[in-house]
Amino acid sequence: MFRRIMSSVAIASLAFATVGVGIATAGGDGHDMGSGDHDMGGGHSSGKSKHKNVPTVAGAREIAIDATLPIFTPKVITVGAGEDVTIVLTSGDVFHDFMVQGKGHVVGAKANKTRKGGLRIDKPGTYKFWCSVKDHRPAGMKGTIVVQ
Ligand SMILES: [Cu+2]
Repeated sequence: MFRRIMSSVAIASLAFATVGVGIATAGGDGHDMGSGDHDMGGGHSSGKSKHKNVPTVAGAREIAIDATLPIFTPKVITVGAGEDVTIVLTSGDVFHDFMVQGKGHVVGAKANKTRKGGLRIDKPGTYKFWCSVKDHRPAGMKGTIVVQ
């Protein structure tokens, strides 16, 4: 049943499919789709190659984030509602990605690399971000985006 729902969403819009995945992996924050759990993930190994970094917008404010186990630095970032920003993710050790609640994959960076991904959230509120690599999120690789 869950797959059927997702496939119809995917047909409707690739963008909505991305949102759906983001919500599904967010888990534990009250969304009913969260119960889909890892069924949607398609395996952790495929996640790296399948996800492309979101294109950036020229002139967008850059927000540098360091990803080094077991944390992101900083853990809280603040953006304006509807503001285009560029997440500049630098890995200090192994591959990490930057997943955003309601958005899904934004950017991933291999060991000791810096990569950029575009992010814009239109609705004010607080949103979770995390790394989807196995065990990284429970280890502490998570944070909050304040949209105001
Ligand atoms: Cu990670």
